[in-house]
Amino acid sequence: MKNIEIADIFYNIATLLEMDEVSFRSRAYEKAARNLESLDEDVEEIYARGGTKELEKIPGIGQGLARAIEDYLKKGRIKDYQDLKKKCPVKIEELSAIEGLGPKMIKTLYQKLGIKNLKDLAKAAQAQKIRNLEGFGAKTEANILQGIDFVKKDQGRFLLGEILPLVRVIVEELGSLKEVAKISVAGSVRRMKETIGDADILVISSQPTKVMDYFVKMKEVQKVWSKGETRSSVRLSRGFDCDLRVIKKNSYGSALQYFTGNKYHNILARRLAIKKGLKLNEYGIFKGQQRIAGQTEASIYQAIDLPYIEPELRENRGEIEAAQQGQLPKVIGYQSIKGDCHMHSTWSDGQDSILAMAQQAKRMGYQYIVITDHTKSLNVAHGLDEKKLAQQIKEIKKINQQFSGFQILTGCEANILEDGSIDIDDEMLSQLDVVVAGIHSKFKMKSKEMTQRLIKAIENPYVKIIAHPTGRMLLQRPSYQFDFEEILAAAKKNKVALEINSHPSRLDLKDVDIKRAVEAGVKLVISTDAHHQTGLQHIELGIAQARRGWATAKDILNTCQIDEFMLYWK
Ligand code: DGT
Ligand code: CA
Ligand code: CA
Repeated sequence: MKNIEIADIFYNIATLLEMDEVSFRSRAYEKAARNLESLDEDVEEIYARGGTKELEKIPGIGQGLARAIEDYLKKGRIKDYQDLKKKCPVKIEELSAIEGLGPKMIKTLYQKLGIKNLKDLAKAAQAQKIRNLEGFGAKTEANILQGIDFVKKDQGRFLLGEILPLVRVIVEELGSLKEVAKISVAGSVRRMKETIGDADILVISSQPTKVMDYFVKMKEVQKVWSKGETRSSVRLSRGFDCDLRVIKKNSYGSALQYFTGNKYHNILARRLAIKKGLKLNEYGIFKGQQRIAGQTEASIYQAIDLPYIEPELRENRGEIEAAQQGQLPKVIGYQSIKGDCHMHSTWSDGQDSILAMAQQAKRMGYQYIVITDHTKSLNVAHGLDEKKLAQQIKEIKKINQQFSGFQILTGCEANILEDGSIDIDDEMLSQLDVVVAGIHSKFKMKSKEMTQRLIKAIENPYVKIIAHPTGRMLLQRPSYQFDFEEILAAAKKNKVALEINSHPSRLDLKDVDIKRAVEAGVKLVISTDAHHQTGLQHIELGIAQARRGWATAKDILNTCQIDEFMLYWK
């Protein structure tokens, strides 16, 4: 799929345009990029069907952008982009990944100091050259250095939510070959870790050469690192790598167990084998020379006296001990969610109407959703004030009449202000079914103040859910500072649920925090924070994190039917 490649270029064009303050064109490119990213169909197929006329049917794509896409599909480049890059030849993706570094700042850094990439930026900041630029200062310089550290830590890693669709395309296509008897992803993708280094795919085949020939020529492959009978390694789009291994049928289970990892989980499993006088490796489990198991993963675990352990739990966080004691949690299933409690509509910064979001949710088999548009202090997102919220309640009442067996609940995603108060008055909050509150400003408070701020919000009698509780943005910025234990205690006492936000860049709470919340008896919800219909599909990512955090269905409020769900707060 070229969709992502083109979206990436459009994002870069948007940033480059913003440097020159052509803001309406910049926004058009950004919107188009977002739409391309969330498009299910391949742009190449759309173009093949009816040229630029057909491309123009994609929301947000006009004549000019359709021609840009055509340009890319035909020549592998976009003229506007080339021209813009000539004017400002910087590595946009690298620099704009730094939290707080906007397009105008990037332009100044290039013009005044010749900074083109992350390396240049780090050098200039360390040499204290940035603080003297107009509009920067020592504090900004320190923030830049911090941002570089954070980004570097995760360099070469990718968001699970971004690469999962790509990996699935590959798995599906390879899996349909007649030479492939069986196929599975392994590694961190199978464990559903929130960021991924590379994808590991295993197949059973009696004709490895044919499979490898096909694999390295797939259209998603940009570069071939190595090609062999049992292992090939390639680069896919965005600098993301993928390994393919061909495995013999009788050792498929042991290979899958080995290559799923993680490494530390495997070390413990191997120790258990040794204790029993066995040898465990990727080829099987052996007693002397004799293979006693290997074809299935379950047989491997069984041979070392363990029940099957779900891949999401294999992180060396006590799962082996729990398994030995028969204490493994029955983690929440991927089909258990009955309603999504956090989404936006065109009333604030969403791209789809309330009705469209509801219809999509109903198609997904949900019984309810909560519409939680932004509120007034978030100007950038066209936040709603009390009057608009009252109108929205009326509108939702009307829309609900069209549905049976499905209900839209009213709500909002209110802002937790600096002092912990909510930016909507209590009178209005009391009329909403589900008030979600989150922090969207002033992330850099001291831990003690931030803890107080969150506790005050939790103590508001109308707040039912805290959105993205730690504020982290994967690969972009760390969470804000606060005392998580105190928040857990306050949440429990006030019957406030903590959100597991399923957005690919958030996945907040993260797995280890989910585990702590579960242990503390704090209820959770899994929501998507969707800004368009396709965003609702991200629920899978949130569920995966809940599984990684040992959560069962009863820890997650929105696995309940609507009545029971609402009853929790009564
Ligand atoms: P990633 O790619 O960084 O997101 O993480 P993984 O877990 O996919 O790691 P990767 O791709 O290096 O290796 C895949 C699996 O193969 C890993 O989870 C466990 C296994 N593995 C790789 N190297 C070793 C090793 O040196 N020792 C052991 N025991 N297992 C290994
Ligand atoms: Ca991997
Ligand atoms: Ca690998």
